[in-house]
Amino acid sequence: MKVDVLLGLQWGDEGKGKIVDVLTPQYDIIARFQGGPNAGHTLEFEGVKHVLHTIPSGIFHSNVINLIGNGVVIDPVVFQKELEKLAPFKIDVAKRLVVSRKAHLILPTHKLLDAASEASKGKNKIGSTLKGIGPTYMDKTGRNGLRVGDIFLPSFKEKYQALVEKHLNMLKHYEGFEYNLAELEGPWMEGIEVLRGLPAVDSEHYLNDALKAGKKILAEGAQGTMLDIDFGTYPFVTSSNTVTAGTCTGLGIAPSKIGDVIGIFKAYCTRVGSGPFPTELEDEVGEKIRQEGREFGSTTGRPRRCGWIDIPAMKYAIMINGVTELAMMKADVLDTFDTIRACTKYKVDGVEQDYMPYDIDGVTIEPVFEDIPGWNTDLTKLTSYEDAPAALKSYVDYLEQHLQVPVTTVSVGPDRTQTLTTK
Ligand code: 2SA
Ligand code: MG
Repeated sequence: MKVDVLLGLQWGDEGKGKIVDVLTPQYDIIARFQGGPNAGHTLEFEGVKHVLHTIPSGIFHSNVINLIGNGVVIDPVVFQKELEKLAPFKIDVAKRLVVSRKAHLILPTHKLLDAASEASKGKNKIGSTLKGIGPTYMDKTGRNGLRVGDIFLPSFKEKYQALVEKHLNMLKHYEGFEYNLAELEGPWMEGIEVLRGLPAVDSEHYLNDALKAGKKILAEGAQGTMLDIDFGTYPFVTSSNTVTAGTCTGLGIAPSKIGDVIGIFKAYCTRVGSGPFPTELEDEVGEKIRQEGREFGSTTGRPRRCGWIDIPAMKYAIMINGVTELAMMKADVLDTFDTIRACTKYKVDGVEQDYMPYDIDGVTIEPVFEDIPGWNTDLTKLTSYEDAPAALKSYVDYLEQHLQVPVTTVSVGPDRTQTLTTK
C-alpha cells in the first residue's frame, strides 16, 4: 500500500477541500501534512458550506480517520472553534480525529510576533494571514517550539512560560506595538484542554502500521506549490514545504511509499497576499473572475488577486511534485467568457523564458498568452463529462498537451455532486 497525495499546483485555494471530500470514500485515513490555520479548505454538500482550517477535509465521512500530522502547526483557539462549528453535525470527533504528538503549537505570542513582523516590513510585507505560522515554524527549526506531546507533561506550564518570555523580549524590538497577552491566553489554555481530550499519536508509526495493515491513505496538502518555502516565489511564500516531499517529512512516510500524486488547479489562477503573479489581471476581466469565482480569502476574507492560467508555473509544480493526474477546478467560473487565455511562457526583461526567474524583484515578468475559445455554456448542471461542450474538452486537451499529465477530474461548481470524471 502507498500514500496518495493531493496538493495545489498554484498559489493555494485551488479547491483541495472539495476534492479531498469527494475522494474520501476511497480511503481509510486522510492526513494533513503541513501548514496550519492559515489554510481555508472549503467543501459544500446538502446546501451547507463548511470551511476547515486545521482539521482534514475527510471529517464529514464516517469510518474514516482524519490525522493532523507532525508537519502541521496547530492553534488551539482556532482548533476549538472549528470543533464547535462541527458540533451541530453530530460528528463523533473523538472517533474520527487523531493528532500527532510531534505537531507544533501556535502560541498567542507567535501571532503577536507575526503581526509585529509584518507591520515592520511596510510595503515589503508578505501578506501573511497573521495566524502565527512563520514564527511557529521559526521556533520549530530554532529548536525552541512547544509540541502537542508537551501538553501532557508536568513541565508544560514551565515550558510555555519560558517560550513566552523569549517572545516578549523579541516583541520589545518592535516599537509602538501594543498587545494584551492576558486576553489571548485564556482561550488558548481552554483550547489546550480540548486538545488533551483527543488521541495523540506518533503519526509515523500510526500511518506506517496502517499501510502494513492494507489501509488506504490520502495526504492532504495546504496552500500551494508556488507558496512552498523552498520552491515558491520566495520570500512571498508560506513557511512550510507544500510539495509532495512535505508528505514524507510532515507525516513520516518514506519517499518509496508515495503513490499517486493528484495535482489540483483552477481553470484560471488566483493569489492572495503579496508577490509576483505574472498572469494577474488588474482590470475588469480580473474583477469579473473575482465576482464569478467568489474569490475572497476563506480565512481572512481578503479579495484574491485573479488572472489567467500560468502554464510555466504549473509545469514547474508538476515537476517538483511528480504529479500523476490533474484535477481542474472552477471551470464553471469561465462559463460566460468568450475567450480564455493561457500563459505559455514569460518575457523576463523582454527575453522569453519558461520558468520564474530567481530575482523576482528587480525584473519585469510579462506573460505571453495564447487565446482559446470559451464554451459560453452553463456547466453547473452537467452530470457527465461526455456531455460537456466541445470547447471545454478542447481546453482540457490543450492543457494536457502542454502539461503531459492527464486531467482526470473537472469541477463545475462548489457542491460535492458537481464533479466530473473525464476518464
Ligand atoms: P502565512 O499566513 O504567513 O503562511 O502567509 C504567507 C503567504 O502564504 C499565503 N497563504 C495563502 N494563500 C492562499 N490561501 C491561503 N489560505 C486562505 C484561504 C487565505 C485567506 O483559503 O483563502 O483567507 O486569506 C493561504 N494561507 C497562506 C498568504 O496569503 C501569504 O502570501
Ligand atoms: Mg483556501
